[in-house]
Amino acid sequence: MAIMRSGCEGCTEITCTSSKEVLAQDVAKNVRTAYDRVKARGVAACLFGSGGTCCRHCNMGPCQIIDGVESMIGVCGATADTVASRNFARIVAAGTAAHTDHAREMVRGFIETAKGEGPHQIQDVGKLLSLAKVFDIATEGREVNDIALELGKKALAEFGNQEDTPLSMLKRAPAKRQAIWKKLGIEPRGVDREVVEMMHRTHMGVDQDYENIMLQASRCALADGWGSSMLSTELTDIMFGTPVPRRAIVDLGVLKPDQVNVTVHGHEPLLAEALCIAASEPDILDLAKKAGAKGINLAGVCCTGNEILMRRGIPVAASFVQQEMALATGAIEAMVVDVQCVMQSVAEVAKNFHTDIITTNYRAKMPGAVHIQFDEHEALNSAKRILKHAIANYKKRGAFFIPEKTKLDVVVGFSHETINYMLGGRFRASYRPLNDNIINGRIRGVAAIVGCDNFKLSDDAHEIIVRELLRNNILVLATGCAATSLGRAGLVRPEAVEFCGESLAEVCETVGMPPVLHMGSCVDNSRILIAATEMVREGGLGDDICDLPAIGTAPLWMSEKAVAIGQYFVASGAQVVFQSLPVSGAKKFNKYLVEGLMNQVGAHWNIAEDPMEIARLMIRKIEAKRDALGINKKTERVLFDMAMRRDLGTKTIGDVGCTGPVQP
Ligand code: SF4
Ligand code: MSK
Repeated sequence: MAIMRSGCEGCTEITCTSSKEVLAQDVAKNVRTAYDRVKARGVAACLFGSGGTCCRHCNMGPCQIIDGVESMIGVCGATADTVASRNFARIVAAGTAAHTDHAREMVRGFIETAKGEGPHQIQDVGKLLSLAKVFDIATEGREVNDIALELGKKALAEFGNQEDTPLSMLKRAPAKRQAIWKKLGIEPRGVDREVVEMMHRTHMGVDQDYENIMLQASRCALADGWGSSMLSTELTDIMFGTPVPRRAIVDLGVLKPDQVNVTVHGHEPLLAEALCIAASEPDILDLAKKAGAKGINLAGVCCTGNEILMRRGIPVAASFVQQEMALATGAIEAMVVDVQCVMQSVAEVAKNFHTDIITTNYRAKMPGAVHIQFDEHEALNSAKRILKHAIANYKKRGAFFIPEKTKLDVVVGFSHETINYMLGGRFRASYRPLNDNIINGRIRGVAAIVGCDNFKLSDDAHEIIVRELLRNNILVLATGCAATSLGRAGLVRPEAVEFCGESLAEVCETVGMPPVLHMGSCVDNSRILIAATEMVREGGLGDDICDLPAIGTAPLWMSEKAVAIGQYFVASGAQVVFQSLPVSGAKKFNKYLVEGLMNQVGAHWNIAEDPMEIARLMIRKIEAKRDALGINKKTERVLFDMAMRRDLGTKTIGDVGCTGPVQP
């Protein structure tokens, strides 16, 4: 039975067993969650806000615009399209800023590590060398840390570049895509500069042309996807290890009754990694035992959770919508938070229990929380201070309830490198088998399910979409809280082949991979850009990302970061489907997003209202790409001779729908 805690009938439904179980307990009776707040608000969303036509960019307003009504344009004359596009572009800028500030911290941490300071070491030398090549760094005969230091400094310079030179990582994209960016004049330069220019151009009285505003929105978003997010993912992998497949568990049942439960919530893995190291130090374990606990149980919430899940197999207790439910168990000694996606309500929920919310980043403080600044210069000591605080709370734990039966197995760790290796093997790592299986139709295409969960659709929306995709033989890539929610549904494990169409199941069983590949946190969506580029490079599926039978969705997006991600996918040539966007109040701009962008970047946004509609739209789009590639045509089976086999690695295959040259 679903728990309805909202006045918005049928849309904010808790179906998740563990959340329902926790909220039904006596221990949680005083806990108010976002579901209750949605209900208590009891008012429909403001039409101007949800339509994107409320402007408060200057003090002549606020102005609420009604499209097509002359008396209802802005005091300055701004139209609905101008206002909605400015608001949309600012969402992209805010999302990019969030990823960028996170990425900058990671690069600074990387530089410290390269200098030999702090508790971490360079783990993935192979990846370091390949990234050094992208940045034109000489590697021959040099010490690993010396190369890393130069890479860190060059990476840091990408944020503040003031020249008109494009970001270094852009050259990793397919050549045709790079040419499109160049022609449109949207190659991002310094990452920070693109955010600043976006804010400037959307200031009162600057850019009044929605198409021109959106060009900068694309440039800003690309600075995120191919700039800051990609840098963060790559340098984090080099420093903490590129993820490899591992089994782990997710859901509220990962909390332990007899251990000090510490949840790590937010986004930056520097803190979480230090906590992982500190939690196994003998002095900290001794302290926990003295307090009567059997040990320290670290568990993740949101994307910090995904980072340590991917690299260390540390369990994830909760996705975004479950952060209050995790506290409602009464079993958490401390929820350690850094930046992004931390609801202010957690401090209120924690008041019902012995739990402390510990903020750790000067950027993100909260009334009612304890602040212990995480100092990356002495990361281990900072982490120990935080854990000692949590241990001291253990004895204060009162009644609690852990839904112990609800912890689901997941297999995670599908970095681009892992996929490459799993498909092609150690000696010929490649995407060839994936492309071949798409070309021969066993896999119809690839869908990325990314982003948050929220309270606008029921919490099984991701599951509904993915089951339909799998049934239709579409391979799924997942990141962020969407991946956690799919893990809860039992879909992120090899056993999920039971939900697949016959041919996808056959491929997954042969390769030994789950049909839903967990690729990491929301920052790690850049891995999907690289995977898409590799599919293009491998050949046979067109010569740009926009040719691939692939599509993305963030059906339950919540954060501005999700819109930045959506925009960088679209500007990279990938179609995306969202459940809603705040642009419906501006007809021309809306049409431009869902159609017009196609003419410029070969992809556009799509809106579909319910999970099944989203899934069916994704399937239709994938089949349309297959038609365009000519791979839906029935072809005679061709037996390859040796010469044709030798050619495989260097050319596309004419008889299976080649649409262009392979990238160098
Ligand atoms: Fe109103 Fe124009 Fe000022 Fe916006 S910029 S608040 S539309 S006067
Ligand atoms: S944490 S941005 S709710 S994915 Fe990355 Fe989850 Fe979305 Fe935050």
